[in-house]
Formats: sequence, C-alpha cells, structure tokens
Amino acid sequence: MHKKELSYREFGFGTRAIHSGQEPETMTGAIMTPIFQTSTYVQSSPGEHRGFEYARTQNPTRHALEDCVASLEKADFGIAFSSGCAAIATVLHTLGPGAHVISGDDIYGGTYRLFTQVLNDRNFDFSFVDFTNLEHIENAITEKTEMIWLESPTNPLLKLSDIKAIVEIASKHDIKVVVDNTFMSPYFQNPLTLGADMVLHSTTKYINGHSDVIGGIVVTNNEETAQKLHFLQKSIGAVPGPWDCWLVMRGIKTLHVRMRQHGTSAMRIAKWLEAHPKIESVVYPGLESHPQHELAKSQMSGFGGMITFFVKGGLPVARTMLEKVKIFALAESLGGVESLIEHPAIMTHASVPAEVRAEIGISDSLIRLSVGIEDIDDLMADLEQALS
Ligand code: P1T
Repeated sequence: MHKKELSYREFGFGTRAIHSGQEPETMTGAIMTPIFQTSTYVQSSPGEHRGFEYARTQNPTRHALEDCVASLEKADFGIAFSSGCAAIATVLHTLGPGAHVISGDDIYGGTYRLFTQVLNDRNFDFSFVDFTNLEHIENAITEKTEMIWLESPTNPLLKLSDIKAIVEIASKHDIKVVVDNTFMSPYFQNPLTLGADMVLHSTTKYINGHSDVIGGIVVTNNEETAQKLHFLQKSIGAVPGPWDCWLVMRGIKTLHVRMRQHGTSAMRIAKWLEAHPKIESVVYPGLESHPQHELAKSQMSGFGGMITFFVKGGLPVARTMLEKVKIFALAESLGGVESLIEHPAIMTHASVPAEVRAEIGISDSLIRLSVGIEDIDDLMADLEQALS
C-alpha cells in the first residue's frame, strides 16, 4: 500500500506533478526514478526480503507512478494497470456475483463492449441510462445495484453528469460511484472531492500525453477498496511494465502546462467552428450553448481539449473532411500533444450497435476532435482547408 508523499493541501498541482512519489533514488541520489526492469527480487532467507518479492505485486517504478497520480487526484491510493480497459475490468471484479451496474448511456465504445459482450455474459447486469436526467438513475436502481459508472464529460457526446447529485442518490442505497475522468485529467476535475468512490483514467490519454503508451489507473480514498484493488491487481495481473510507468511519469511532469494549452486552444476552435457555415452544431462544455455549461463551470476548473461537432451534409461531407486534414491526424485515441480527428460511428464507437448509436445521438455527421498543443492558427487553417 503506497501513500502520496506531497500533500495536496500544501502543494500546488504543478509541484505535485513533478515531485509526488518521486524522491531521489537512495543509492546514488539520481533525481529521476529508476526504471526497475526486473521480474523478481532476491531474498536473504525464505520470506525475508525488503518488501519486494515479485514484480507483478511490487515494482518501485510503478509505485512512484501510482503515488503521483493519486496525489494529483487528491487520493490516498493509486493502483496502476496495463490499459484503461484493464483498469475498468479490474474495478468491475470488485463487485459480487450477479451485481447490477447503472452506466451512463454514452461511454467509450471499448467500455461498452466490455460491459455488454464480456461481463454481461459473466452474470453481471447493466442498465444504460441518460445521466443528464437524475430521475433515470433513481428509476434504474434495483436491489442488486452495486455500482454507478459514469464518464463526465462523456465520450464522444460530451454530456455532463452532476457528480455530487449522483453521489447523493447512490449513498442512500449504498451504491459505489466510479468516475472515468479520462477526458478531464486530474487537472480540470477531481471527482473524489465531489464524493465519488473511485476515479479511473486511461493514462494512454492526457496523463501520459505523448501517444506512446497504453495504460490505466484507479485511485480511491477508501482503504478497503484500495486493498481489494491491490489484491485484484496482483491476482488478475494486468500490470503495466516499469518502462511504461516511467514514460507516463515523464509525461505527467508537463500535465498542467499541456492541459492549459489544450483548454485555451479548444475554446478558440469551438467558438470558431460554431460560427462556421458548414457546421450544424458544436458541443464543447466551455460554450454557453452547451446545455450544461453552468454545471461545467461549477464542477470542473476548465473545459478540456475535446470537441464534438456535427457537419452539414452527413457522412460524405464528414468523410471528405477527415480525408483532407493535414495537421490533424485521422486516428483513434485522444489527449496527446498532437491533434487528432476521428469519426466515432465508424471508429471508436463501432462496437456500439447502430440502433443504440442512433438513439443516443452518435450520428454519421459527428466528428470528434482532440485538440493538441500545436500553433492554434495552423490548426484552424487546417480545419478550414479540410472543410472548404
Ligand atoms: O485504450 P485504453 O487505455 O484501454 O483506455 C480505454 C478508455 C477508457 N475510458 C475512456 C474515457 C476512453 O476514452 C478510453 C479509450 N478511448 C479511446 C481509445 C478513444 O479514442 O476514445
């Protein structure tokens, strides 16, 4: 069990991003956490060791990453995984057999696939409801409901959930609330401070920020939950390697700087797109036109780098735009320093059945942007030439 070393009560986000969990190494004073590329540790006598037995269970590089992200999320405990999906699957294993989970209806396509095509067949039961209406959540609760699962903002429709209000409902029924905070990163939103029980990230995205690692992490303040997750982490074994942990930590050192730029650039692009004659509508929590803009202002400290918009003219126009971009790269994923563009219906959310996509609004006119930190004028010129 690892505790954060720099208190969020005393130190700012940037200081924690650069130092939390990362004391100089004791043998040489190396300022950077070493990559402990080892599978096992020598014991002096059976059962006599220095707290490190086998690297699936303990690895100092991984522990440093876990402590760092925990500190950024204002959490006591962090448990890292080999991918965001591995983290999600492990969190679901904290539930009892036959558990019912209420999930937001708009979630990452891979999470939806895990819930409906893997875990659904293993005796879990899922209800997918629109969390923008709290009554839907209350109505979905059954005797067997053990968990509420949400993304806020959601992928890809950028709908918000009122986390505090949902926690209030959940606590009346002893239901755990898990927030996938990947889109906001710990810089713009800390759901544990709003009462959530667990917060999850695909560290593949903003936390690493350089599109060169797949990873995931879960943080919590609840010691019992943390113990369960550590037990499942070593028992299921979906752990990240030390090299990946080190790369993610290196990425984190600029998380605050990157997020500010992502947010500033995304706001400019969202406003510009909103006035563009070829665009039907733009969804960005920072726009006054976003139906939950007030909630965004109260629940988040910024609006992030993700924009969703609908083009006029449907798939043919969307496809032409996606083929014509030069700086924006047509690719799945998000949160890197480079700008990405994608078509959720065909790409990231293809595992959501067409009728479900139609019901929740993931249409063929929908395009998702992950606004990077390149020069804003170049990004806007690229979008303009692709739309023209
Ligand atoms: O790809 P992985 O690290 O396993 O993380 C899965 C995941 C979990 N949660 C959210 C909100 C996500 O967006 C993702 C991955 N999403 C993409 C690859 C994407 O392009 O949306």
